[in-house]
Amino acid sequence: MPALFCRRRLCLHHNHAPYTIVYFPVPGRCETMCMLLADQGQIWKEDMVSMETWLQGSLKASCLYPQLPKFQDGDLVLYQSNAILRHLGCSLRLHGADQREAALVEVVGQAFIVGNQISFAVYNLLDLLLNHQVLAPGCLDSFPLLSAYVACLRARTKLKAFLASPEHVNLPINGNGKR
Ligand SMILES: N[C@@H](CCC(=O)N[C@@H](CS)C(=O)NCC(=O)O)C(=O)O
Repeated sequence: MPALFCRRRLCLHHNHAPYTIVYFPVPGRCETMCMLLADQGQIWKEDMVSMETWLQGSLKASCLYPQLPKFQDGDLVLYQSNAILRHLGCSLRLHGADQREAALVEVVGQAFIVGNQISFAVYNLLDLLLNHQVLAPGCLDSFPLLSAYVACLRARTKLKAFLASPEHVNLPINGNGKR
């Protein structure tokens, strides 16, 4: 059974994945979009860029702004992690049930579920809270609602599998080496 996600360019059977993420070998600014994609049962490919390759300069020079992530959806190439997240939110219908909810999702941006369905903003807040739990273990202990929020989302089948996958577990949050 093919994996739902792929962290390495070595996963040849994902050559036809509709999405490609080009980024460094850390979750960093791609974690939210990866959680969203995994939770929504999407397949994607990741091209991980080593610091050595990046410092050669040609990829950096080719980027719209000289930074990663770079995201490809077919022939659409996007930069800026929040723009990528919104694109996925719109194309996968995670942007609220109607115009009113869509506006509220934009307002909360990084807060709770709006209405009865999950939105892209949910993954943003989850990423923030998960990173806090790594950097300051126990920081949510006095906040039962937030703790329950994290636990509830982490228990979603596809998201749980993604978060537990070795490719994910072994990545440090970012250059600080923590995970
Ligand atoms: N606003 C951008 C920021 C992107 C960014 O800060 N990228 C960093 C890695 S997280 C980067 O490419 N650093 C390498 C460099 O600036 O040379 C986004 O959210 O996508």
